[in-house]
Amino acid sequence: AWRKHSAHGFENKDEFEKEAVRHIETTLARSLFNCDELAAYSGTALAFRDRLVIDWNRTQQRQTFADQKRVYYLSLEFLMGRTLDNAMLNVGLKDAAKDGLTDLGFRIEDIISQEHDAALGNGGLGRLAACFLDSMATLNYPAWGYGLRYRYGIFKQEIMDGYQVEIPDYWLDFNPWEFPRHDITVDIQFYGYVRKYQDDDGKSHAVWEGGEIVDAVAYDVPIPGYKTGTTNNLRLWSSKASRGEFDFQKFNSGEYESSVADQQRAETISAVLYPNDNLERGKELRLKQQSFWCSASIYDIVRRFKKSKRSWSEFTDQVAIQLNDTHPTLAIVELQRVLVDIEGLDWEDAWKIVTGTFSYTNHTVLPEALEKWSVPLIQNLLPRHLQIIYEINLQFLQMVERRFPQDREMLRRVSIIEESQPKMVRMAYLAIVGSHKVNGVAELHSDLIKTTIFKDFVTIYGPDKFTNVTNGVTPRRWLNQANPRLSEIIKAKLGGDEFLSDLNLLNQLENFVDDKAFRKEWAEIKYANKVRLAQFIMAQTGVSVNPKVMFDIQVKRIHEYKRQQLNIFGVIHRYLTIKNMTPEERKTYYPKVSIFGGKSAPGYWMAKNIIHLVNSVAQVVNNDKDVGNLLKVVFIEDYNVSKAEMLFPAADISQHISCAGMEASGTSQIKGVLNAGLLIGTCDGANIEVAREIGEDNIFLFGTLAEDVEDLRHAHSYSQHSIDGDLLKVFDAINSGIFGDRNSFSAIVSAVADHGDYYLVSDDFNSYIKTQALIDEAYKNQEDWITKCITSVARMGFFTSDRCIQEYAESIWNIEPLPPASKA
Ligand code: 26Q
Repeated sequence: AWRKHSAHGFENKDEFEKEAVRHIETTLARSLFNCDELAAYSGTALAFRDRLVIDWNRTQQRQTFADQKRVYYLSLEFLMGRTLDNAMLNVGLKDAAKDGLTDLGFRIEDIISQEHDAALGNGGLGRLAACFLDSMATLNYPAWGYGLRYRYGIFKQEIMDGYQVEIPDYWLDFNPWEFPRHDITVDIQFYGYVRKYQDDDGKSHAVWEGGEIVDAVAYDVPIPGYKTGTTNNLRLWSSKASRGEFDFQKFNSGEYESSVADQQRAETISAVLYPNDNLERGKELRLKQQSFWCSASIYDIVRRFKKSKRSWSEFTDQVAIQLNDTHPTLAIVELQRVLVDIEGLDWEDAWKIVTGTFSYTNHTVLPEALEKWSVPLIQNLLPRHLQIIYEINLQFLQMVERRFPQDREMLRRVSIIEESQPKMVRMAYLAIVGSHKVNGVAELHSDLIKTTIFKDFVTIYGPDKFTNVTNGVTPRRWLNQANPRLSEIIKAKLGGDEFLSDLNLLNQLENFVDDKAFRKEWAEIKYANKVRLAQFIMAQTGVSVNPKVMFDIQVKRIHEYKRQQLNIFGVIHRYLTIKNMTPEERKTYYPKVSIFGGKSAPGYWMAKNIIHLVNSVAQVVNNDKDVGNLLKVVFIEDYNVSKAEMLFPAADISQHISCAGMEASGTSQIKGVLNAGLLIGTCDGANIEVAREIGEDNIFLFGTLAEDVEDLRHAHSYSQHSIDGDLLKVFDAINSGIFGDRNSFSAIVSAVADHGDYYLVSDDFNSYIKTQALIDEAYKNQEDWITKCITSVARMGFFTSDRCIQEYAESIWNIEPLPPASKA
C-alpha cells in the first residue's frame, strides 16, 4: 500500500522478466543467448534498482519539502556486503524475481551470490554503520550517511602455505547501486598558509590561501527501509584532480606525463581503505582522507541548510551530526572554520552551534587505538585548522581553570594538545569538547570510559554528557536474509513477519518451546545450514566435516585482545587429549569441528602468526588418523559479510572470548544467538547484556572479570607467573615442532609465558577448558540444547539496531521520523 507507482515498475513475474531482459539487452548491450549468471545478476539488479530509485526520489523530495531536522552519520567505514537480496526484501518482489529467474533457467541463490561484497570497512565499526543505515531508513528517520568511495575496499585474504596474503579488492567494475553526481563537486583545499588582517571595524579575520585544490565528487547510494517507502541516501565522496587545477599549460606544453601524474596523486586520496582495526597509525594520507571527507560533507550539509534560508541560530534545529569514532573529528573544526571564517559568525555563537550539532561515539578503550595526530603534520596540511584547534583548546582550558583553579595536573591531563615531542592532537578529547553527547557501545564499555580514559571529562562536564547505546544488528539481514528458513518458521508461528520490524515480538516464540513439530523443524534447519557450510568447506579447503557434529566458530578480525590464541590453545589441548586416549575411549569422546575466520591487519605481525598457527594446527589435526572425525580444524579464507551470513546460521556455538574490558561491545555474539547458536564468552562488552537478556542458563560465561584485570597483570610482573599445567603441555607440543617450525610460533607462546601475558590467556585457560567440557556435555543432550536455542532467540529482541537508532534519535539527535504520506 505504501507504493503506488509504476514507471519502470514491475509488479509480477512476467513484468520482472521483461524488465530484466530489457536491461540485459539494452542497458548492458548483451545478447540473451549468452546470458550467464553474472549477466542475469546484472539484469536483476538493474530491474530492482529502478524500483528503488522511484522511492528514493520521493523520499528526498519529501525530506526537502518537510524541512525538519536531519541526522548525518559520518563514518569512514560502511561495511555493506551485498545489496540485491536486501533490495528484493525491501521492494517486496523477491518471489516474482525468483520465479522469473527460474523461467530464465537460473536459481535465485546463484544469482544473488554473483554480487561482489561492498567491503568499505574493516569489521565491527563499519558493519555497525551499515546496520544503522538500514534501521534509520526502516524507522523513517530523515538521515544521510557520509563516507568515502574507496576504489579498493578491505583486501581479499588468501591463505598460502598457511600464511595470510593480501590481494587488492577492486570492486567497482560493475556497481549498479551507486549514482555518480558529477554536478555535486566540492573544492577541497590542502597545505598553503593563513593570512590575517583587520577589517575597517578593527575585527580580525583569517584567510586560508595557497596550497592545492582537490575535487570531491559525490556518489550516491540508495538505502531502502523495510516495509516503508523511505529510501535514504548514503553519499560517498571520490577524489579527483581539480577542474581548475588540471594543468592545461603543462598538458599542452608536452608535460603530459606529469600532468597525468598530478591527477593520479589527487585520486590517491580515496583510493584505499586503511586495513587497520583498533590501531591508529599517523600516516599523512589517512589525515588527508579524513579532512577531504569532513570538508566535503560539512560543505554539503551547510549548503543544504543555507538553501532553507533560516538563521544560523536555527542550525541545531535542522542538523545533527554523529561521529562514528574519532575518524571524523575534523568535521568539528571544519564547521567552526566555515561559520567563523566564511560565514562571519562570532566565535562564541559559532561554537554554540558546533557543540549543539555534534555527538561522538567511542568504540574503544585500547590506548593504541586512540587517535592522535602530530601537530607538525596538521600544521603543514591544514594550517588554519590547527589554529582553530589551539583556540578551542585555549577556551576549554580557561573554562577548566575557572572551575578547578590551582589544578595544573588536571590541565595537563585534559589538554587537547599532548605536550610530547612532537606535540600531538588528542582526537578523542577534541571530539568530547566539540560534542554535546558522548556514548559508548555497551554498558560495561560506557561505564569504563567514564571511569578510565575520560574520567576527567566526567568531572568537568558532569555525568550527563556521557551515555550508553548498546549495539545491535539489523534483523532484516542477520535473521531474514542470512537464515531464510528460520525466519520462515518464526513467521509461521508468530502469524506474520512483523517481528522483522519489531524484534521484541520474538518473545512469543517461548510459547512454542515445547511444540514438538516446531522443535523438529528448528533442528532440521540448523542441520541444513550446517550441510551447506560443510559443502562450502569441502569445496574451499578439501576438508571433509561431518554436519552431525558440533560446529564451533570464531569469526572476527584477528587481534590479540580477541584471543584467537586462547581458542587455538584449547584446540591443541583437545587434540592432545584425543591422542592420549585408547581407541575405546575415543569412541565415546565428543566430536567437534572448530572453525576460524578473520583478517589480520597487514602489518600486525603477531596476528599473522596466529593465523599461521591455526592453519598449521589444522594441517596436522585433519590428517591425523588417530583423530579421524573427532576433531577437524578449519580456517575460512577471506571472512567477510556474505560469509558471515552463511557461517552464523551454521554455528552450534560461537566464541566471544576477549580479555575482559577490552572488547567495547562486539556484535557478532548477537548474530550468533539470533541464528540459533549458543555462546561461549567472557564477561565483556555486550556479552554481559546478552546474558542478562537470555538468562545465565543459556550462555557459557567464563573467565576473569574486568575489575580484576589490572591486579592480575600486576601479579604477572611481580610474583613468578605460574602457568596452568594443561597450558604448559600445549606449549610443549608447540615447542616440540609437531605443528611445524617451532620458531615460527615462539612469539605466540612467549607473549604468554615470558612477556607478562597482557591478555590474561594463562589466567583464563583453565576455566576456558572447563567451560568447553561443559559445552561438550550439554551438546549431548540435544533436547535441552534446542530448548536453550529457542529460548535465547525469543529473548534477543533488545539487540535489534532499530532499538539503537530509536535511542540515538530520542536522547542524542532529537529528531522525529518522517513517514511517507500513505503511512502517516
Ligand atoms: C584509526 C586510525 C588510522 C587507521 C585506522 C584506524 C581505525 C580503523 C578502524 C581504528 C579503528 C577501527 C575500527 C574499530 C572497530 O571496529 N571497533 C569495534 O566497533 C564495534 C562497533 O561498535 C564494537 O562492537 C567492537 O567492540 C569494536 O572493537
